[in-house]
Amino acid sequence: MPAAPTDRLLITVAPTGAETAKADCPQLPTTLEELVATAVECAAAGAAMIHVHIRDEDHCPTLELGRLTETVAALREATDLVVQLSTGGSVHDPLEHRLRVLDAQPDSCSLTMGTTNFGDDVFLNPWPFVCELYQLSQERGIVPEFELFDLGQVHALRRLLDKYGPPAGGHVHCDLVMGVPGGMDGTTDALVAAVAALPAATTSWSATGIGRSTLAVGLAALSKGGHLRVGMEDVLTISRGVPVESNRQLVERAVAMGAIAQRVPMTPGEARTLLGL
Ligand code: KMH
Ligand code: ZN
Repeated sequence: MPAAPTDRLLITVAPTGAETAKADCPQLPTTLEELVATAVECAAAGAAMIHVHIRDEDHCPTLELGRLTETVAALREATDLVVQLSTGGSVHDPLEHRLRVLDAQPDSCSLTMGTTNFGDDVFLNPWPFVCELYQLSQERGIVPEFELFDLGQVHALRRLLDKYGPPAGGHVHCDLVMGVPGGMDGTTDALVAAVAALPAATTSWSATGIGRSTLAVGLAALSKGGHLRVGMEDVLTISRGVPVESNRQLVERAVAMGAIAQRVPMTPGEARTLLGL
C-alpha cells in the first residue's frame, strides 16, 4: 500500500468517553441517535476515524455486545468513518467484558499498553490481558490503536511487538493520551520524549491532551508531524470556562490548527490506507 502524503492529517474524534456523566454535560452524545448524528457532523467537518464508547438507556457506560454490534452497524450505515471501538471501557469494566468488545467486529480497537492511575481510579491493563487482547486482535484481523498513557507503556509496546509480531494489517499506529492525572504530562517536552521512544516499527501516531493540555499537545503533535485525536472524551471546554458545544466544534478547531501547519484532513479512505485496513 502506498503511504499517505505527509501533508495529510488524520483526525480521530472521541465523542463520548466513559468518564463524563450525561447529567454534567447534556451535550455529550450518549444515545445511538446522538452518536450517529455526531459522527455524521464530524465526518463532514474532517474527521476520518471515530473512537467509540457507548452508553446504556440510563446513559451509563456499557460494553453490552448487542449494543456494540448495533452501534458499529449504524455508524457504518451513516458514515464511512473508520470505526474504532474502545476496549478500555470505563475504569469499572471487568477485563473479560473488555475482551468481548472484539466480537462486535469493529475496523479498529483501542489497546492500552499498561495500567495507569486514572485520577482517583485505576485503569487496569495487566500484561497478560494486553497480550491476550493483542493476540485476539491479530486472529480477528482487527487493527489495534496502541494507547500510550506514559513512557513505560511505550516501552511495553516494543516488548509486545518483539514477542508477538506486527498487528493485523502490518501497520503500527499509536495514540499518545497525555495529561491524565497519573499518566505522562500533557506537555511538549513529554510528547517529544514519547515520540523519540516509539518503536521503530511505528508507522503513524496521533496525540491527544486531556483537559487544558489539549492545545499544547495538539500543537506539539502537529509540530512533530503527528496526527490528532480530539473530542469530548478528552476535553469539555473550548477555552477557559467555556463549555464545548459539540464534537464538531473540536474537529473544526483541529482542522483549523492543521491548516496553519499546512496539513489537510485525511479522508476515511486515506485513513484506511494509513492504518493498514
Ligand atoms: N475510559 C478510560 C478509563 C480506551 O478507550 O481504550 C479508558 C479509555 C481508553 O478511554
Ligand atoms: Zn476511550
